[in-house]
Amino acid sequence: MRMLSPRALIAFTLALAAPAMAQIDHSMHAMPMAKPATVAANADMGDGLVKKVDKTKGTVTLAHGALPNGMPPMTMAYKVKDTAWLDQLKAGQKIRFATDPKDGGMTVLRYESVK
Ligand SMILES: [Cu+2]
Repeated sequence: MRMLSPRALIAFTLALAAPAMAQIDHSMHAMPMAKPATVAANADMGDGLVKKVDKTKGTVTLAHGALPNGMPPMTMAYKVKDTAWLDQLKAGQKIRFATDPKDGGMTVLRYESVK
């Protein structure tokens, strides 16, 4: 049997070690990544006060503060991603909400009630 050249030996060793290293790398990153992901999930949300729900038009009118997407405070009608939300939202309710960048932030993508 031919002896492996030093180069072939190194390549062989790296090939064996690579999957193990990838696994270690993955587990090391799993924990620190969990936190930024949670922060990012709420970083795009702004404050809103429900002024009116219009089920015919499928909109909710919100008086909102300055939004992360650059929209200044104003009162405006939003479309909603899920029209079932129109049954849950009530005038006077305070929410935190995120809008859809795809239509220029005119649709509520998700929201949560603020107590
Ligand atoms: Cu607005």
